[in-house]
Amino acid sequence: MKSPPPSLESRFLRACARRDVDAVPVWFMRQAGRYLPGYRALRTRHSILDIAKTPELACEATLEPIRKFALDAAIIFADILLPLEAMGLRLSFVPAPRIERPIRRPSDLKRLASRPAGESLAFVGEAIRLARRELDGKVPLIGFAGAPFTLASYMIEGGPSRDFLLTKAFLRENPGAWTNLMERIVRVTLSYLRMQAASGAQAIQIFDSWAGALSPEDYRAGVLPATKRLFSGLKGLGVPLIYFGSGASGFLEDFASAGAGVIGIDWRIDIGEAFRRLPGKAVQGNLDPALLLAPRPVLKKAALRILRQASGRRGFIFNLGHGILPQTPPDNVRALAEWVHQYGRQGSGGGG
Ligand code: 1CP
Repeated sequence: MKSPPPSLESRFLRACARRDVDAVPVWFMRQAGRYLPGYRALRTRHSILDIAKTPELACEATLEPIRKFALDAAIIFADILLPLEAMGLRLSFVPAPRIERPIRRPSDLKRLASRPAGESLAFVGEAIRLARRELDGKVPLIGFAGAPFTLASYMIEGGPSRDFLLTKAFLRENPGAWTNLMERIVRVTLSYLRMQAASGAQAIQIFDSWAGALSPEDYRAGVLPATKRLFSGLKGLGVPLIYFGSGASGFLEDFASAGAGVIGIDWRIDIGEAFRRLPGKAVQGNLDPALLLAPRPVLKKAALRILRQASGRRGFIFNLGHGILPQTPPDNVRALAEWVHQYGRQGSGGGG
């Protein structure tokens, strides 16, 4: 794809590339979700899997927040767990995700399919094409996938987990099979994301939502090698790569060494400190999503604090530290996006 002239390029993509912007770009993880009335109405008629697998519905869910709020990027409606189906596992949402017959011992790996996921997940590509057409260049569209560790944790635990005991035991007791599992996830994810980029995704975010469950040593030994291979395989796509992790600030430098140009952080670290520890990277984050439920002055103060710490830095993208909570009042989302643009004007100098 030819790149547009700089004047037409979005502030989100410019910030990903650490270029000057006229105002701080903002989008929110899980911006298409249950806090929105249109999405909730859609969910009374369709399951989450139906929405994800019906390109017109996925496109509609993607666009609702863009129509309502001054956001600088859209994210395609899908779920990080969809590729598990392509790998041969049965997935349902009840409403929490549940994986039938999870991977519990090395011999279970034999049950995994090794066909490329790009084809069986073609509906995501179609949703991306539709959403690109509807967005008509207004804001860029982000594609995404789960990171190898976070996906492996669902494959092994069979659903959400607090302690990840089975995943940690698998990693420590079966290092060979663990590496094999990570490599299979990388292969499937690469084919899935190549398909998303070919369909029109203009940036890619990798969600390592549960990486923070690991010690720095387990992350470095068991997760970083495969994650590096994932990012090096994505480099050639020529789109910005964002790596989001929750609870990863204890090993932030290792996390950033995986290879993404943009690092997504949660609220457990000051954004000023994240910038200092991540020279050369763009940084995305990091308001505690719970603050969107707070009284307006409290929300505003917290947002301004982040903007102040990041001011003068190239490559800042305002986001939450994790996904929007379902109880969030939409009017607070509107106000927050407007404050970021109003108070987050950056001079063209931009240090860092
Ligand atoms: O009934 C519903 O509508 C359930 C809520 C929901 C939504 C809106 C689920 C179930 N998935 C989705 C869509 C989704 N999931 C999107 C697109 C929407 C958007 O961002 O605007 C994205 C990016 C995801 C990514 C996702 N799914 C992550 C990574 C992001 C994160 O928040 O950490 C994870 C961990 C999942 C798994 C998942 N899917 C759904 C739920 C409730 C969960 C979390 C379960 C758990 O606690 O482990």
